[in-house]
Amino acid sequence: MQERLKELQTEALEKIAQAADLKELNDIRVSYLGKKGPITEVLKGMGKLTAEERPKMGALANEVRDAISSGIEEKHKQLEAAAVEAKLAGETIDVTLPGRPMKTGHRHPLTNVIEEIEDLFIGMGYTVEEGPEVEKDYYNFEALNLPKGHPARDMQDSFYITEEFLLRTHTSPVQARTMEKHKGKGPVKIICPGKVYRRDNDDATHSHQFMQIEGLVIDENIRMTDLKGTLQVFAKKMFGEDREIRLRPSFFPFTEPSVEMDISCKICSGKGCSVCKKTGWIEILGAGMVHPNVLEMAGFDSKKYTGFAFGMGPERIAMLKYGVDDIRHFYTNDVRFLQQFSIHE
Ligand code: 2U9
Repeated sequence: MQERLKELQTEALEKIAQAADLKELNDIRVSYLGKKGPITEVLKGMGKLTAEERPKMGALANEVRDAISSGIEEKHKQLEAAAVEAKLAGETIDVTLPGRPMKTGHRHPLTNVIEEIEDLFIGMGYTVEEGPEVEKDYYNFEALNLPKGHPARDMQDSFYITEEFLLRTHTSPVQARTMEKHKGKGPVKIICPGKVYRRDNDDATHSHQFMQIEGLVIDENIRMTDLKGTLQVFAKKMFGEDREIRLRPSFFPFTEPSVEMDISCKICSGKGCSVCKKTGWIEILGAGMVHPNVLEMAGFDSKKYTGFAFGMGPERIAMLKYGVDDIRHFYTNDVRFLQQFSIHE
């Protein structure tokens, strides 16, 4: 019995030494140390031994078990370390390989133009104001000197939601609301960007939804020359210091007098080309001195306060700046178009 136990120990330790992986090692553990293993089998024959031999044999059996157990434990550690080594060797990273470029989104070209305009006016002390796109007829028309039945309401065919509410046709109601909040006290110096809606059939120069950015300044002693100087700074910063501006008389119900501003054509330097329709000038925006009716309706004393306002379409600015020939490109979201305006900040 003693020899058989020793034999088992030698045999088991040899197998342990040869075990190639953790699974094989576990099989050895189960087959030698398990309840149905050979050591248990040998110990079942202990009944035939004398009382003197029995404890010795028990002690030997325990020694054999311990030897096999520690052999397994030792081998287990070795195999585990080898597995980690192999995994690390298989996972080595070549840090010198070039990285894969990450595809990132970027701002929409109109957002870039609007932010450029906003920054320019913020630099001149303006704050940015926003308002609702679903607007009251009152703020969209009445407060801007466009009473019910006014012919200019037809010019801006509107998307009415109810009799009282419509999708705003311009951002001017934001100015009307801001003036109201000032409760007749100046100064007001704001810029209002946002989406507007008109019942138009979409084509290369019209879109039923487009953007506007409008400005309003109200204070004591605001004059037409303040408007002209402001617009001149804007035009030169936006389109180049070499650009000239000119103001032509126009009409808007909310301003009196009203003007339209042109900038000199960069392509032909004023000589006349297809972009400026042979005139040498390109129309950029509308503007004027705030109509006294508009001031009074918003609670300002038109004897004490005067103001100027201007409005422009960021799409038109972007089309001129980047040579885009169709307003619909801004809204159809073809990435081949949009990708050209990626600005890496
Ligand atoms: C208040 C008082 C006056 C805003 C103005 C314009 C002239 C103008 C259009 C140009 C092309 C918008 O993008 S466009 O369709 N705008 O010509 N807008 S003066 O005047 C205001 C606004 C609010 C309370």
